Amino acid sequence: MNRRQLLKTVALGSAYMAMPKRGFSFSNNEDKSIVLSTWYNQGVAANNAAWNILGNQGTALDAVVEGVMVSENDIHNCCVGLGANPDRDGIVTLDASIMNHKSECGSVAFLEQIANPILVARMVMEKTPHVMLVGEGAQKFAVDNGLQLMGKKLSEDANKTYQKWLEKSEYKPIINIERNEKKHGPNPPLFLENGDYNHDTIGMIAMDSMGNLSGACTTSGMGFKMRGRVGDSPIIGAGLYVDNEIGAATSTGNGEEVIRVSGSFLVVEYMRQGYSPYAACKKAVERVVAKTPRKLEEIQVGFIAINKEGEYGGYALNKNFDYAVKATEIDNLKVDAESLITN
Ligand code: SD4
Repeated sequence: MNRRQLLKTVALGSAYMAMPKRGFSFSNNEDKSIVLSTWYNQGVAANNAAWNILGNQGTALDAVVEGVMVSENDIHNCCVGLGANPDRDGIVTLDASIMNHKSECGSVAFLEQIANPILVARMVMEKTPHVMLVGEGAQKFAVDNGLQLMGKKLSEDANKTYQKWLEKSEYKPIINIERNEKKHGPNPPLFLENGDYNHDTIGMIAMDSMGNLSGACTTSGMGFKMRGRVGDSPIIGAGLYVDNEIGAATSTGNGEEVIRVSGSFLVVEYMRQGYSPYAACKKAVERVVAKTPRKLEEIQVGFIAINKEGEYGGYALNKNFDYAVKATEIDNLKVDAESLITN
């Protein structure tokens, strides 16, 4: 941190100094570019791809698309793209959304056999008068626009996990199981050998050197969900929201809980009221807690956010949510988000 940045940080108050990794302000007057991704283990590679664009004065929109496609193309990712866990009928269905600095947005849901749903979401935004396409219609639109149908075959990892899941066929996602260090070691793979599964959507938000914001979110949703289930990720305002005057936010976790409170929109609205990204995420998690009918220890919700000043932050309901931050002077910082429940 250089002197100017330090002064800005001090000026923002001691709360930031006490929690430097959880929402401090860095100000780089020459270049405000920054990118954040949910879940550190996949976020680093995704951020690096986004940075190839941001670092060369590209747009935040191009950056988030390139970034999240790294996860979509990773055949070993349990929870994003066609290599991911299927629904309970053994079919992978994908959700994605995108939003830019002009409040233009697009999304797809319940999309099958298309490798990069984020490209389809972007085309919905740029080529149609609509915001959201689902199922067969979304797939036809993708094919009509040159994308290939990839078939229904599950990846080796997903097939193994699915066969294991079929033994009991119970829909019981256990929060953050991938990050149970005691059980799986310090760097758990996304697919777990023993058939455990959970969730790991990538939500990415970025600001470019022009100071413009964009975001993208892409997922296979909750593993072994009911056929036809759609989560928060493709719902503008739930899984993703961008207001170029204020900031951007995205979410991960049990989508039903995020939809219930219009989570990402809520985070941006709290920032509009003057809350820091960290405090806005925390308040949105508190809203989830106030409204959910479910047991808090059975669900997870994590938000990340950036504002127009280049401040960032995140917060989760339960522990073990982390995210990756990359900026000119921050090389993929792993931030272990604070959580409301700490045990
Ligand atoms: C969903 N929010 O479909 C997604 C799942 C997720 O990390 O975030 N996984 O509900």
